Amino acid sequence: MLVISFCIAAIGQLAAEDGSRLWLRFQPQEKSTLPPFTRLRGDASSVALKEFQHAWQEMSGSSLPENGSDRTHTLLIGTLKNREVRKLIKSKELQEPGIEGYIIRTVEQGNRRTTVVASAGEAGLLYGVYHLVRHIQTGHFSNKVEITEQPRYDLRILNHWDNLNGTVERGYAGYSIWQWDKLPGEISPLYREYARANASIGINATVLNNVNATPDILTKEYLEKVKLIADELRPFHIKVYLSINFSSPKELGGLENSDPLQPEVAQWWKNKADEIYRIIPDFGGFLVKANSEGLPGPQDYGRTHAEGANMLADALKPHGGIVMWRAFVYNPTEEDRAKQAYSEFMPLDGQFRDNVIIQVKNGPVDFQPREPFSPLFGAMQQTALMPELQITQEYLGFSNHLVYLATQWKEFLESNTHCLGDESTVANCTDGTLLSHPLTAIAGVANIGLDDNWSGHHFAQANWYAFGRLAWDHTLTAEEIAEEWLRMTFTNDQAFLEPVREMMLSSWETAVNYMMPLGLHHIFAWDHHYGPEPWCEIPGARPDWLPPYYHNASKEGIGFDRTTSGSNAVSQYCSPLSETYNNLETCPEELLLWFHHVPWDHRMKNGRTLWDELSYRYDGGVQQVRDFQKLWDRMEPYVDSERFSQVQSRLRIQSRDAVWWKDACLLYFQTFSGMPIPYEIERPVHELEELKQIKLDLKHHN
Ligand code: GCW
Repeated sequence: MLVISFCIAAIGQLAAEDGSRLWLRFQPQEKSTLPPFTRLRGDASSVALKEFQHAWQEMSGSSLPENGSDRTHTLLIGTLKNREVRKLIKSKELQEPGIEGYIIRTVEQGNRRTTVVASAGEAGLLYGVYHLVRHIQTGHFSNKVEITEQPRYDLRILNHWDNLNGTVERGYAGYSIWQWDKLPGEISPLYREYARANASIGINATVLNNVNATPDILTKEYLEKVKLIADELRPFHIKVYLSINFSSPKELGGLENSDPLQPEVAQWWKNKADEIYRIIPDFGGFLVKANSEGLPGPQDYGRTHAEGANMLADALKPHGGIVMWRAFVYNPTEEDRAKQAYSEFMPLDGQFRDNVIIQVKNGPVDFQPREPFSPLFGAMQQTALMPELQITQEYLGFSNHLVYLATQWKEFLESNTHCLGDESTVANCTDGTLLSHPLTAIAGVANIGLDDNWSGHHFAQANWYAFGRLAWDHTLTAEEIAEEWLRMTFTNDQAFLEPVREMMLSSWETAVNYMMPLGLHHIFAWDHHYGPEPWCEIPGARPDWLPPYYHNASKEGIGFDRTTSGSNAVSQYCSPLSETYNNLETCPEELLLWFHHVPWDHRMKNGRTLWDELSYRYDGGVQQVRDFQKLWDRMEPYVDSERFSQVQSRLRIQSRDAVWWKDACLLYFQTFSGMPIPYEIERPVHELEELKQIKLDLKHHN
């Protein structure tokens, strides 16, 4: 294979690809790498079986005979209902991994072999088939398989920040794939493709519309459209949820207000829930952003988040629906923004209904390049909590920068909260291991749009993929996931895999370095969050939307003092972490300026001054992107020309942007430090004043 693909590439014949097939390319395989299946058994009408046949057809060039007479190696795909399955795997054993889990096993009977893909439920069967197909595609299939899998989180859900007018908030891959204006007349074939892609990585739910929700989504007209999308996703076991606007009873229902304690308001929601379930019987529930960034909520009526959430939960309860209530709340008050979610939600712990789950962003501020984990994780124990990750790269170079996020998510999920002993990582505190709640869940803000390759940057597909894989099993390593994805999305060739995997693995830290190293955060340009604007001051604007609020640069030093003598955000963490963060000597340097205001001449662990280290980090980030460019150029023989040149050109943008970040931040912070940029480092190539003039044409970047 290696030789063949190289020769073909060398004469430039790798067929152009637009990336639309994602990781489901099912590349034709050599006979020797295909499992020697001789026939297929199972329920021919099951989606799992059809999906297998589809993949097999593509990989082998012909379909696998169903019920064929050659029994040398049977592939049997079935649930507990199937008699042949029950003969080979005991019902009890199969029930163990649950209806989403599965067993894949090779059973030998004389000189006959059977590979069984089995589950207690149809969903598990589908996931099992995708697992098998993934093994074949990545060259990992063996003739003797023994696999049992079940998901770590019950609900693995995408959040689309898609507006009903087709735009996507913080979306960088074109317009929304939900084509509301064409529904109900036209049902895009993309809906099925979307469902297949998600199911293939274990995602089982989706919120179709933006958390900044308009009441319109709950009109009959839209609900009928939602139903049609739900119908397309259902065969792939993906449930539909909606974001709602808390003021809907007033805005849509004409009620006087939307006070959750008013009986007529609660009744309005009950009626609405009944209506929704009449139209979509397996509807999942609501996602709610309330009293956050100007949106309405229960506090408008002097009620708490719990009172608001519970009222909605009661309306959904008879139908089995849930409420995902977001903890992303902050106001322009005196209190450090990083503390506000904890301050508001901790006192409510234990007050929420059991069909409410609180959705908490990974960090306490807002999806910054690097944040410590939100202190609510581990601390809020009487209420179910679900992490919210951002797949779309709002704060990481949109779809222009190659940034593989599994590394970031792993750092977060494996952070030890210390709230429940030594093993109390964020993952263990949310996946049911340490705290028992009726439902466990994890959400990712989607990076999907109408672009041919779905995600804007070809490598941004890896983040969608990684979210699904980690939601299924957060113990997988970022490396394993990158490798799987690369094999299926590009090639199994080692000469490509190793360097490109290493590039992916270092790409997040690289971006942190050229954007916001050492715990710096939110020094983005106003509103669009693409480039640097550490100097940004807008008269009359909310201070907590402006960079100086976060970096606090002065002649004395830089950083946000969140120690006990500052905002005291450290106290929201469990001991001994609160002490570790509080102490300048023990605070991890990666988070130094998140928790401390530090003098420019502070000695870092490597002996450099803070200023020098900052300079080296920024420059290091730039050099790393240059290395990515060099590496990628060498990969030309292994990639089709279309995807090769698209990635190459985005790396050029990333390289220019990295220099922009470095020059802007170093030249600006130098006006405070008054220290020279270490002489070994490449000099800035821009003037600070010139950089201050840059105003982005957002349309170009969206
Ligand atoms: O990160 C911020 C974004 C907003 C977003 C908000 C949120 C959907 O800048 O665009 O609104 O977070 O998560 O609600």
